[in-house]
Order: sequence, then C-alpha cells, then structure tokens
Amino acid sequence: LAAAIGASFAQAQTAPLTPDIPAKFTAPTESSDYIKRDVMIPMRDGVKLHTVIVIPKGAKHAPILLTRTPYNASGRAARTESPSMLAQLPQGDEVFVRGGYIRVFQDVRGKYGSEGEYVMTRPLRGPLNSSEVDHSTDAYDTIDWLVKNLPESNGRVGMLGSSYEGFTVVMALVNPHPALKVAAPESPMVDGWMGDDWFHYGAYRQTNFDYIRGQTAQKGKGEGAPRVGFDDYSNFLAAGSAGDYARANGFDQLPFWKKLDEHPSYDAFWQGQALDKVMAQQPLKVPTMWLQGLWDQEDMWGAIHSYEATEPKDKGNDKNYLVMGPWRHSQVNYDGSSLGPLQWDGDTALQFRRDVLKPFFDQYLVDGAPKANTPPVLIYNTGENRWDHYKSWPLSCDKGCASKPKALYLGTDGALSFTAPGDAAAKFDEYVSDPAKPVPYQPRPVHFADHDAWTRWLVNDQRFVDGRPDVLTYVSEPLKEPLHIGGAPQVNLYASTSGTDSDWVVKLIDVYPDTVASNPSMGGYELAVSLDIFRGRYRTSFEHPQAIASDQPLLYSFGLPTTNHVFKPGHRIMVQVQSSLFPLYDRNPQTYVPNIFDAKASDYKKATQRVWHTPGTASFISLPVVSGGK
Ligand code: PG9
Repeated sequence: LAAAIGASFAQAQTAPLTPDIPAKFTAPTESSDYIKRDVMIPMRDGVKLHTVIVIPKGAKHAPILLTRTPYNASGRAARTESPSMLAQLPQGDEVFVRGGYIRVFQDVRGKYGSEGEYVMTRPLRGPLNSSEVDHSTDAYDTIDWLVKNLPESNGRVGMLGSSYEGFTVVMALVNPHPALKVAAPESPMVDGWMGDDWFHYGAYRQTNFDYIRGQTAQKGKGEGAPRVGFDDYSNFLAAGSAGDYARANGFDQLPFWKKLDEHPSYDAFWQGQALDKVMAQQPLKVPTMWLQGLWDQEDMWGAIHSYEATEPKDKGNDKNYLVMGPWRHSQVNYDGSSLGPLQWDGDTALQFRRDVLKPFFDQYLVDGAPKANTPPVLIYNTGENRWDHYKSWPLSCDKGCASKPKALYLGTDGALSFTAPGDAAAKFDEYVSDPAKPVPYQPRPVHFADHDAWTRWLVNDQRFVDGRPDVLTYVSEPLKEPLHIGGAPQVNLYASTSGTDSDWVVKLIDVYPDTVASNPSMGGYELAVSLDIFRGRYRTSFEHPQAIASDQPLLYSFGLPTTNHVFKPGHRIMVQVQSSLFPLYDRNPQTYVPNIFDAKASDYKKATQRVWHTPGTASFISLPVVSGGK
C-alpha cells in the first residue's frame, strides 16, 4: 500500500504538506460587470487613506460618487460577494449603479485600512485642531486624486452619506474642491450636544457607550460593552451614574469618553464643532440637499438646522434644498414603506432616491443631463400620508412665514386647548419624579442591541406610560377640522421642582380615534409626532449651568424636532410631560452637582415636579399651525 501511495504522489505536483492557505487568493473577475480597485490615496501630510473604487466595466465619462466612512470601506463596497455591481454595492446605491456611476468608498484616517490617527468626528483645523489636516482637507485631497487618476471618469464628483458619513459630506463643503459638484448630507451629525448623537439639550445618551467602545477600542471592527442582564433598564439603573457605568466598563481608557466626561456643557469644545454654525459662515458653493428622517432616532438636529442656517444665503434659490422623509435614522437608504406600525404610500425611500436624488445628482454630474425639477423643500406629510412640495421651510414661524404659530395651552384637569387658562382653583399639576424608578423610553425589557426596537422607538404607542403617576397627560377635544403643523413646535413650560436640577421631557402626540376602521389595531394609538428632553440646569445658559431655584415656577423654552403633520378630524392632540427617558438618557440626580457624570448615589433624590397653568405662568406649546391650507 505504501508503495502505491508513494507512486500516486510521485505523479502529483502538490505535495501532501503544501500549506493549504495561499499567500494570496484572487477571485476570477472575468464575469463581473465591474472592476474594483483598492488604492492608498496620499493626503497632504503624507498619510495614505484606503480607498475602494468600483468602476462599471467599459465606463467612459462616468461621474464619481464618493462616501468617506469610519465603517469599513471594503465592507461598504461588498454587501454581497457578487459579480454584479448592483448586488455588490449597498441597496441605496442602486439608482446610481443603474446610472453608470463610479462608486468610491474611503476609510477615514485611522480607521480600518487607512493610515493616520483616528479622532472621533475630527474637528476642523483651528482652535480644536492644530494639525494641518481635517476632513475638509482629506476630502479635498481625495477628490483631487480621483479626478486626476480615474481616466474612466468625467472629472465630476458628488458626495453622499448618512450620519457619520453625512458628517464627512458636510466637512467636504468647507473649502470644497472645485470638482465637488453636488452633495447630499443624509442625517449628518452636526451638533453632538444640542440634538444629534451624544446629548440632547445636555442630557447624555447612554446608547453611545456601545458605539464608543465599538468605534474606538480598536482600529477595525469592535464590540459593544458586555452586559450582565438582558434588560438595559436594570443594567444601567444598577450601574449608578453614566460615569460610574463608564468606569466599571473600562471607558477611562478611551479618550473620546474622557472628552465627553470633561465637556458635559456646551463649552468651546462643542460650540467650535457645531457644523450648522460653521456652514452659516461659508459661501454657498455646492448645490446641497440636506436630508433626514422625521423620526430620526440618532441625528434629528443636523440636517434641518444646517438647512435653516444656510438658507438665507441661497439668494438664487438654486443651492440649498431640504428633504425630510417619514423615516428612522438612515432609512433613506433602505426600504421606506413603513416605520413600526405606520404604513406609507409605497416605498418612500425608493421614491425619493429614484425620482428626486438621482435626477438632482445627474443634473450636476452626468454629461448633458437635463435640469432636474427639484422642489426646494420636499417633506412627507405624516398625517395625510403623502409627499408635500414647498418653496421654503418652515411653513409657520414667528417671523417671515406665511402662517404664525398658535399657543396650545396646558390647562386644568388635563385639558389642552387654544384658550389661555384663567384663574382656576388648580394652579398646577404635580407628580413625583423618582430617580430610582425613571420612566422608560420604550417598554421594558430595554435591550440596546435590539436594532429593530431602537429604530422604531420614537413611533412607539405612548399609552405604555400614559397613566403612570409620574407622567402628566393633557389632551384636547376631538378635532372637528384637520390641523396642519409645519415647523418646529416650541415648548414654553412653566415648571417647578422641589429639587435643584431636573430634566423635562415633552411629547406632542397625535391620538388616533378609538376606532380606526381601516386598521383596527391603530385604534387609540398615541403617536408622538415630536418629542425631546431638556436638562433643566441649562435653562438660562447652555454653557454655564446653574442650580435651579427650588419650588419656583420657571420658564423652560426649547424647540422640539421639526414635523409636517396633519392631525385629522376625530383625532385629538396630546401633550405628555415627564422627567426621564431612561436608560437612553442618563438620570438627572435632581440635586445640582457640578458634573452629572460624577453624581453619587446620595445625590439622586425624589422631587415633586409641578407644571403650572395660571395666567402669569401659562405653560404652552407654540404650535407651527399652517393657516389656510398649503
Ligand atoms: N449616528 C451615528 C454616529 C454619527 C456620528 C458620530 C457618532 C455616531 C451613525 O449612524 O453614524
């Protein structure tokens, strides 16, 4: 036998002990309809950035679509292993692939295949960045290289991307390369303190712990923080303050957490990074479509505030565009037929990408393409289930809009109406906010890793907390006429606390009629069309927090997220007020301490909270009511 085996191997060329993992494996690409190039593009400081370029075979004069990502360029350009460019690239790219575009993904410096150091949402050069590079220069150098090194291209570049990838689009608009002809920042992270990822009006978002660990504990793909139990409500309650949670989980080794911990208020660190303010100072050179979801659970602030900050400069009405779809964060790039229980009129995301985004990009990028018929403002009407086109936004505001907002007053006995309160016996409503029993932001168990639950939490039926003794509810009579609101509702809450600090959560809710014949399970649904949280210590200054004077009715004024909604006849308007949204937001100890991240167990105290409704302290929501139809 041994002789036979020996003889058979003597004829074969591959010896039995030839290592089975070759130094390099290259899949045959003859049948692919694209060519993929992996290149390292040099930046002005010598650092090389890993870039994946996907070119349709036979491309000539093709436009370039660029996304700069911290989420692995190779992975972004390889949704599936397929010889088809369409299947290989992300779902959201389909319209561009069909249009013959060259697609480019680049790892930002310091992540995945790119050289250099990673800094979370690296600030622009200036007081917060003394180096010679930032995302504006990296985008510039990349575009410069692409137009000089891709003979298949026509030398025109468009940039698009959502969230962090949207932030890098905005950065490219600062001193843009002349070949950057059009841009769409989708849910860009613009102001991490006011209302995007890290904080909302100073309340810290604890979901970030997993993100920060996943993004910064290593150069490549990372993991979230490990958990003891399934329910993050219990996990975070047991941990104590957000700072306690961070220390127990090793976050003191992660510089970005330390930066958050050292800058809990809106100081120069945050002010200097607020890109809506930066964009307001920039000449408007590149046609830009600002875009976000109306229920964007991550970056609700960036696009709308950037649009509003830059709009006054769009004198020719041809550079600044706004799109808001009925979407969760980044849903624009996936299926947009529904969100939670809400069913839209078709795939709204595809409608947008195919009928609006693609023609808009083509106009500036494709040789000889016609002018697109792009509405200055395209925003979904979430009550009447259709796209609305407008010339400007908002529709209703105190100055410069066709309609003026109307005060919707919180009244006695849970009433909500357009009539200001008189001298009633009850001057206020009260509840006890207990930091040991914070109000959950979604029904328990809360599992941050449950992606589906996270994406739909803003449209959850708010009946799950309605009736809790620490949630105040005000509700209108059923409406006789449709009521259209178009803009950002403004909270004007007169509230007092027996403590010295407090959070205030306000939700504007559409209450469906008890019977919804077309969809019985929606009967009585309480849909928050706009909600947010405000950390009371920032009542008079975001930069310099102050202890709250106990038991004094004080005015808390803040904007809620933008909405374009029609409350239909038979529906009622509801406002809920509460003092926590846990564990998404860290708990306010309700005792003033210099830094809430360092609050001790003994600082967390029950407080009696009052919402006032007397003539001198009338709490109301300034509703951006649209008068006289469209
Ligand atoms: N919302 C995510 C993010 C952006 C910027 C900083 C941190 C997180 C994202 O989806 O990319």
